[in-house]
Amino acid sequence: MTERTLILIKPDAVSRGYIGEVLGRIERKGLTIAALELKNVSNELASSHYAEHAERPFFGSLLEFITSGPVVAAVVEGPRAIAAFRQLAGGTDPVEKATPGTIRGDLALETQENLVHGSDSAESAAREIALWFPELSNA
Ligand code: IDP
Repeated sequence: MTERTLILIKPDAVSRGYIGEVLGRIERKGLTIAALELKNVSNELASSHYAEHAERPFFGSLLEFITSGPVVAAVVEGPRAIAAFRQLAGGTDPVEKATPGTIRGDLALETQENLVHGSDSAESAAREIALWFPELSNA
């Protein structure tokens, strides 16, 4: 069963030169890149994307981070794409949770600056794809 997930290559990964590294890992896993865009993120888009974290103490800092430079947004497709990309990314905290071999486990140190985002469920994927690629969800 083919699934779609929304992934972000966050500003820290873009500025550190990891666009190719992340896309390469996605492709080597066997997933397909169905849409891809380098994008500056408005405050409005960032707040909608992270709406579930609005009450968290780190919300302001998270918005500042995600709008601090361009991100690469992509729709990634394949069998169990949502779980498959979460596996590639590793846990949220790159040191305590992400294991070596994952994007975060290999390349990141900070929980906020953890390089990538991937939708965490089918519902989030549908919502996030509609938010980042409205032209796709109407198709
Ligand atoms: P996820 O990206 O692994 O799904 P979430 O819990 O949904 O993790 O958190 C969204 C993003 O918010 C994380 O990727 C990270 O950038 C940031 N974040 C999460 N928890 C913290 C924290 O405790 N301090 C700072 N930033 C955090």
